[in-house]
Amino acid sequence: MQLTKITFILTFLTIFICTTYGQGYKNPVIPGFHPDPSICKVGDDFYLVNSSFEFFPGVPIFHSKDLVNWEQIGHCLTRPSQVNLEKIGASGGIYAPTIRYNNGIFYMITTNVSDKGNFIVHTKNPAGEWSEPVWLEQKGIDPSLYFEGDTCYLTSNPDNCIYLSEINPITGEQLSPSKAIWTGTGGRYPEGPHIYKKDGLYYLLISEGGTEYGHKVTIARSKNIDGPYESNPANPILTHIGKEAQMNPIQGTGHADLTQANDGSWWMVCLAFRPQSGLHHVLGRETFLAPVNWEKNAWPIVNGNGIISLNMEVPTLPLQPIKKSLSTNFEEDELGFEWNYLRNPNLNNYELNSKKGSLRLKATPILLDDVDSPTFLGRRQEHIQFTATTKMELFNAKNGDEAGLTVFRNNTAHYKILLKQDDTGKRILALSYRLGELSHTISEIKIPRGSVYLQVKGENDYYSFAFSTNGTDYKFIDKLDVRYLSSETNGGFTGAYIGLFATSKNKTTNAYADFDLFNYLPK
Ligand code: 6LW
Repeated sequence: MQLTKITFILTFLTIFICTTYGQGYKNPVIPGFHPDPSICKVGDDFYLVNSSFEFFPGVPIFHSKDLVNWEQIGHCLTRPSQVNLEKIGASGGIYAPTIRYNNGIFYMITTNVSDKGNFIVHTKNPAGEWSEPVWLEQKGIDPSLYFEGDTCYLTSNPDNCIYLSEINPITGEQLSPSKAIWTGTGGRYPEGPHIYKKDGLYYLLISEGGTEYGHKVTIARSKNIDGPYESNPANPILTHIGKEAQMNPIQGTGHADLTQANDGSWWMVCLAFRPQSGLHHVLGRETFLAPVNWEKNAWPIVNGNGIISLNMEVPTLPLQPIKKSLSTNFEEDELGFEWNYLRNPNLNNYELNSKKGSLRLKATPILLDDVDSPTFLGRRQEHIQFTATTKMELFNAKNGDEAGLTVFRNNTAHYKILLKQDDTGKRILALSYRLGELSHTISEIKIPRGSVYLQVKGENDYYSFAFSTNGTDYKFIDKLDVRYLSSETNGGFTGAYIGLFATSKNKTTNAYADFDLFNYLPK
């Protein structure tokens, strides 16, 4: 009897704790190329944005109730009038954004490094359309906003220093001179500034060390918003550069933002990367979550020791898992938010036929190698181990026209498995690459006309490419190293995409490809 009572109480307590405070979560909370996270809370809803560089639409926006499960609800920059990406270089375009909410309005501030610099868009509905941009005078990257009553402050980092000014966030007008407020603790690239007010003090959170292995988050505080700022003696509050995190599968932690949940708990979102195949990171910088202990009048402490892990064994907000489909048969009326174009797309070259369940991509003379807008639709590689498969057929093709599946880092680093046509009208399936100045076709196989399944499998060291004519029996073609698509090899700030494309080496072409499915399965 006694035992039954104890078992009952224990079971009740476990259910109560697990539903009230979810137990543990896995990092990254938003996997794949989702760098420079910024977060804000409205009621019990959290919103998060990421940088997007040369990809369109710009600045993906996510929603969550628990900080762990995130659902993409749209993009902040959906119109070319907001985001000019015409012929911009790889990793140009949209750098780190900040999202803030004040008096019923959401603001997203960011930099188009390939256009006029810092700008703000706003909206009442973050899942809807955002305003046209207003451009700002203050230079530097990683602009952020801090609201106090009706006053709005801007921070950014011209000249390797954090500057502050007062602005009108609706018109963009600068209302006070820019003032230098902190240079950080001596690490290179002081950036990603955000101001918060707690217990009567202004806290200035920044990143230093550059977005590499030496990345770190530091913090300073002041009685006055414009300083002088006193550095936390325990800085950095987050970094994986020390020997304690030497073997950690997460590296390069930095570029953070803080939020407080309704239960009083503090949380940090930050970027980091997961090296694979030695010291290469291929997926880009991803979004991670860490609990923060921030006592009254004290400095914030991130996850106890400034180190985070893949399996976070900490209490969370009550978890509200989200069902996500990573695959499509193109039967929905619109493509999911995970799909991106390169630079400003010509939408006439894309036709979604939801009744037929097919996506038509029309070839143009713009190649994946060009600093331009080839016919390309891709989604981020979010998992080190995955299988992506598409079923496709090529129509109206001449020699020089091609379409298929690409693992795409940028215009000078991509792998392609594709269909093309030779001079005699024979159908060829090919595997080729572009790596820096090297372009090479590894394999050309004559196959019968008709639909073909193209497949790429990602593993720690290699991508393996295969094809099938019946969707069941796959013929392995070859494997290619992941590390040649990494940030260490290519530089830049983006990550790998799995894309569908149609291109032509001819001056004019009527070729097009119909894609009937796209399956993306993590292992
Ligand atoms: C971003 C800067 C950074 O603007 O990388 O990791 C730059 N931090 O803050 C590009 O994402």
